[in-house]
Amino acid sequence: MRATVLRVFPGSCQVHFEGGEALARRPPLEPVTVGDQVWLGDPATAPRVLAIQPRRTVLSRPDPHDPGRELLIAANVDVVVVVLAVKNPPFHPRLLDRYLVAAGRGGAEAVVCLNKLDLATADERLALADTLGEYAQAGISVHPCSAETGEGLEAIRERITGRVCVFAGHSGVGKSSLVAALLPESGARVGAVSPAHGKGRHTTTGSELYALADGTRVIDTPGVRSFGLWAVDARALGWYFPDFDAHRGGCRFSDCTHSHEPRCGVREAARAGALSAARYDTYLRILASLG
Ligand SMILES: Nc1nc2c(ncn2[C@@H]2O[C@H](COP(=O)(O)OP(=O)(O)OP(=O)(O)O)[C@@H](O)[C@H]2O)c(=O)[nH]1
Ligand SMILES: [Mg+2]
Ligand SMILES: [Zn+2]
Repeated sequence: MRATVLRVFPGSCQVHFEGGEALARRPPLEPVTVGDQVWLGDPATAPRVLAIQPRRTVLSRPDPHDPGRELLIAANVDVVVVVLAVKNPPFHPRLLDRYLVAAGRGGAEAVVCLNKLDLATADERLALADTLGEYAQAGISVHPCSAETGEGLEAIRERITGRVCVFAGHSGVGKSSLVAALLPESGARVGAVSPAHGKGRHTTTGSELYALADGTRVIDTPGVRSFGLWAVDARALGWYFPDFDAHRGGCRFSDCTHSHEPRCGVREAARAGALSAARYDTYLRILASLG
């Protein structure tokens, strides 16, 4: 019987199948992740995962405790919803760029939510508009929003309805709050502000898939402190920067890495302001980190 993995525990996972849910044993060595489609043996008596179907897409990163190992965050998602906050914690464009590469690498579309807009002053909103304009120019839609006031949520809802989505990003940016505000019927759990620090607590401890009646499936994930890239080849990195496409024609070499090569259309564009200098800088930093 076919089933979808809703949550993963040591040695087992919660699965959903036609007609119910069960806690199923999972294979000891093969990683299982939320969103996986699996074959389930005997759901009535001793449910166990017999096989994991090939993954359509993945969101993954290197295991921070064992960087040579891939850590699967979610599988078979259509959309990676990258959540960042205007402040608390501060907006981090480089982290956003890494998530965009990871989403592209894993085969999913990216939708960006810039949450906690209610905390921004009028001046800060103006400054943000510039940054967001750069992303818009790169063909990446960034949705300013607030889980608190509901501002901007309708546009995001339109992008995710009927699709399989994973909400990812730093701890405390408001992933769970957004899931709960966007999809109240999901029953997603949101933590409260810790009174001792006045800061958001690290509340989500494991990824969880919520299935809605209209076919929308949302995976809420625990926040990360850092986000590394898994298995991105230096020669392919530029592919995940769609804003470079228009400028590649000016590169002398077809396998240009847009770093040291003599005639490079991408570097020229960044210098001339036709391409976001910040995006180009992130690209160079990621490239250097790939070694
Ligand atoms: N002012 C404001 N606060 C928000 C907003 N969204 C979330 N918060 C608060 O930010 C804190 C963190 O929210 P969560 O939804 O738990 O954040 P998270 O990204 O799920 O965090 P982790 O589960 O730790 O990864 C909570 O105190 C929320 O009340 C918002 O739009 N505006
Ligand atoms: Mg959370
Ligand atoms: Zn180049």
